[in-house]
Amino acid sequence: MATKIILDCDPGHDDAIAMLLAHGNPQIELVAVTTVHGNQTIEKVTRNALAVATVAGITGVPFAAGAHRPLVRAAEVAESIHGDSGMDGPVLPDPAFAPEDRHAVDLIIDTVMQNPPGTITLVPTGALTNIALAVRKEPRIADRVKEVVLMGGGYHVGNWSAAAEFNIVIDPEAAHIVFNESWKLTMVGLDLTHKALATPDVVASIAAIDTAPARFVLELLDFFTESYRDAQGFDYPPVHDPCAVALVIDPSVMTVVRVPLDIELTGSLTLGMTVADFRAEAPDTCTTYAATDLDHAKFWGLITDALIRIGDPR
Ligand SMILES: [Ca+2]
Repeated sequence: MATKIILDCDPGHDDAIAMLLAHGNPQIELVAVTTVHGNQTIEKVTRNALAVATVAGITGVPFAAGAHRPLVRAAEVAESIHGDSGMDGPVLPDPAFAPEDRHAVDLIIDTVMQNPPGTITLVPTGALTNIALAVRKEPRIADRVKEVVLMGGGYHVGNWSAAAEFNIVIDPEAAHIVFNESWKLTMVGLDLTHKALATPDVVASIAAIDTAPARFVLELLDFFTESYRDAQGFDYPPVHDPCAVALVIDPSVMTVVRVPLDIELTGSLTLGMTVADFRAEAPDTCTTYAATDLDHAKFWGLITDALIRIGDPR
């Protein structure tokens, strides 16, 4: 049976690929897409999410816009990586449908509460503002979700500061709420996603598919390659967000270890750091996990397989 996921995202080049992977893989049922401020403003990332759905032929899935800024801090966007639109590169189609009137937080709560316990997996690939608000508004979702598998953080490196990753550091208070909840939470962070590089062989395998969605991904990767080279010094871009979806599809695509994790809220150099305690074996009470190592070929195989299944929907 397919795993039902809510994708909470801020498209975002890599969020777009995460959505395509979730849509194209038969082991995932995408039951809702919610958007959150982050890579760009909530208006831009919501429009981008709808454009991706239009390219991929996603229909019948509710989309809803969420928080327009972090819980406490001023909003910050990642224009140096994602451009002015938040998804620069391809020409974005006009969305084929509109988001719901419902707020993303309510769509998350309603979806979790209306499905049987233990059946909905939350996959956040942006700031954790919506997820934090949802669990504060309806605390019963903490026991009711199957698990949280998020892209964000990292135990050995940051990308928005020396110690912190973008999704976490732009709303560290929200991350603190989400990481300290009682649910099972897996951090697919930079330790893992910096291994998910779109290398030339990967780009060639996507080019060979030769469909409109595959060409859309190539245009996303073209822009992403340049911005990651210019802004972060990478030869090939790390394609973060689909890694979280890949773990839900196939746990054998990466190594995951159980380790206590918490969010730094007061450090002058380390604000937003996801602090991992590797000193000893994790206690039985520990509900947090961190991804450590990736099977690169298997991961990209999932993405090309999803694109082949999606075909040319328009
Ligand atoms: Ca993202």
